This record gives sequence, structure tokens and C-alpha cells, in this order.
Amino acid sequence: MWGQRYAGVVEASYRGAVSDTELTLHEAAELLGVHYMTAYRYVRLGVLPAEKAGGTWRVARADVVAMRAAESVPTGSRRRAPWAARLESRLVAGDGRGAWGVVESALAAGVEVDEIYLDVIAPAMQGIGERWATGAIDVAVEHRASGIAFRLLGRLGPRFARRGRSRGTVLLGSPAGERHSLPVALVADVLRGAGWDVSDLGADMPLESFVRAVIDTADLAAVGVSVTSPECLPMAAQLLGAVRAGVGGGVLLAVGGGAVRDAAHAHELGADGWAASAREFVELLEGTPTGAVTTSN
Ligand code: B12
Repeated sequence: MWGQRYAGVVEASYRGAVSDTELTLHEAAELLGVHYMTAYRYVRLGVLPAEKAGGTWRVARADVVAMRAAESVPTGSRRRAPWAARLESRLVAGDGRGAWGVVESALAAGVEVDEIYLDVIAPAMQGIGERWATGAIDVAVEHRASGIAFRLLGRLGPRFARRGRSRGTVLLGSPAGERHSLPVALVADVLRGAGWDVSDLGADMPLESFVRAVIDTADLAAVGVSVTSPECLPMAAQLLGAVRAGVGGGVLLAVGGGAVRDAAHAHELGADGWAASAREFVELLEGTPTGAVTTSN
């Protein structure tokens, strides 16, 4: 196992290092017991965080220590490596290739594709949102990260395809004014993986067109409205009312997304059900919810 022969050495001060806390990539490679090109590959894959300074890569000593520790655990535990943090770092850097590298590494370590969506991509995006909110990154970085995230979904989406009879169609979308389409796309693929056909209208859908699409959908089992921006809640309530008037009872109307607090809030908005995550939405649709809640009695 690489790095093992260096156990105890990494923490010790290393002569020739750029500083106590920073290493060049050559130094990092040496401490990890790998070739320079292998260490460079780790950087490209986002497995080893690095910054470029004055034309050369700088690596935090602490990251090398963490990497060595992660690699010394049994292979099965590698699926619990900090994939979301690694992806977030590649997304912030605008490194699409590296971002895909992180996803490929996670898949190779045994992480399931729905876990990539919900436990890697989603928290990475939430982390980016926090960085944006604190002013640590510009909105341009967030936009670029969203573009890369969509490209990851484009590559991963086909893996959710299921053979066999559809369980029915779920129509998903967001009300007019809501610009967050990535949550809808993530939820859509997870539902597809659970055997539902999904009609994904995306974000910012005018009310009349949304309702028409609902009425025109054959084998409709449920409608899901995704609301991330709190200012779009009144429009979501209006939309849910119009959809209810269009389809009547018998079709589950669910609402979710970051702006919807809980089941009671969902009920106030006019929905039958709420779920905090895509996984819980699947449970709600299957009628065996653990966290998902049906709000109508
Ligand atoms: C990317 C992003 C954007 C992109 C969106 C790109 C795109 N095409 O999607 C852009 C740049 C457009 C954007 C714009 C804005 N954004 Co923005 N954005 C984000 C960011 C970083 C990621 C969103 C994301 O994809 N999350 C990942 C998803 C998977 O997580 P999720 O939403 O929790 O989804 C899960 C569940 O909620 C559930 N779920 C989702 N939908 C549904 C639906 C149903 C039916 C069910 C049952 C469940 C369900 O399942 C999902 C998976 O488990 C978030 C940060 C964050 N915390 O999410 C901020 C964030 C949402 N944005 C925020 C803000 C403020 C804005 C703007 C107002 C900024 C501005 N001043 O212009 C605008 C809003 C414009 C508008 N009217 O919509 C804030 C919202 C804060 C708040 N509570 O008000 C956040 C939280 C950032 C922050 N930390 O402050 N944003």
C-alpha cells in the first residue's frame, strides 16, 4: 500500500518542503511513496487538493496526511472517502475533467450512482451555495460549477434506466420564477432509477403550460413541484391549486425543495405530500414512507 513505508514520516517536519504546511507536488509524491505523475493524476482527479502558485503545484501537508490515512483503511471503506468535498473542490476550480475523475473514482470504490447524486453531487452543490453566501466565491464560480454538475448528470443519467414495466409517470417541474433546475433534474433521475417514468419540465414553468402538461400526461401517478427560492412559494401555491383543479383527486401532488420546511408547510401550499429528499420521495410514491409525509387525511 502506497505511503505505508512513510508512516510516521509525513507528520514529521520534512527538510526541503516549501513550508511547514505546504509541499510541492514532488515532495507530496515522495511522502506518499508514488511517482510524481501519479501524484499529478491524483490532483487532476480531484483526489488530492492542490493550488497552482507561481507555475508550480502546492499541496497542503494536512491533505497528504489525510490521503495516506484514507488509503491505509480497508478497500471497502474507501466508498466512505470524502467524495463530496473532493468534488466540491473540482467544481469550485471549474475543472470538469477532474470532477468527472472524482465521480469515476467514487464509482470504482463502490459508491452507487444514486449515492453519487444525493451524497456527493448534492452536498457539493450545497457547499458551493454556502461559499457563495459568505462571499468566499463569486456567482460566476457558482454558475460554472452548476454547468459542470449538469454535465455530470448527462453522463450518469443513462445509468438510472430500468428495464421492465413502468410504475407510472411522475411529472416534475418548478413554478414560474424558480430558476433552480438542478434539484429537479437530480430528483428526476433518482425516480427513474426506482422504476418511474418521469416527465421533467425543469425550472421556471409558466402556470398554464405546467397545467396543460399535467392534463396531457398519460398514466400520471404523481406531480412533484420543486421550490428552492422562498420568493417562489406563493407561485408554487397557485400552481398546486391550478393542478388540483385540473386533475382532481387520485393523483398525488407532492412538493419539495429547499424552500419547503416540512409536511405542514407542504399542506399549507396545497400539496398532499412532502419529502425532504429524493430518496424519501421514492418512499412516498411507493406508499411506505419513513421520512416522507402525506399531508392529506
Ligand atoms: C446552483 C444554485 C443556483 C443556480 C441554479 C442553477 C440551476 N440551473 O439549477 C442559480 C445561479 C441560477 C441560482 C440562482 C439563485 N440562487 Co441559488 N443556489 C444554487 C445552489 C448552489 C445549488 C442548488 C442545488 O442544485 N442544490 C442541490 C439539490 C439537489 O439540493 P436540494 O435543493 O436540497 O434538493 C433535494 C431536496 O430538497 C429534494 N427535492 C428537491 N426538489 C424536490 C421536489 C419534490 C416534489 C420533492 C418531494 C423533493 C424535492 O430532493 C433533492 C435531492 O435529495 C444552492 C445551494 C443549496 N443549498 O442548494 C443555492 C441557493 C439555493 N440559492 C440561493 C439564492 C439566494 C439564489 C438567488 C436568489 C440569488 C440571486 N440573488 O439571484 C437566485 C434565485 C433565483 C430564483 N428566483 O430562483 C440560496 C437560497 C437561500 C434562501 N433560502 O433564500 C441558496 C441556498 C444559496 C445559499 N446558501 O444562500 N442558484
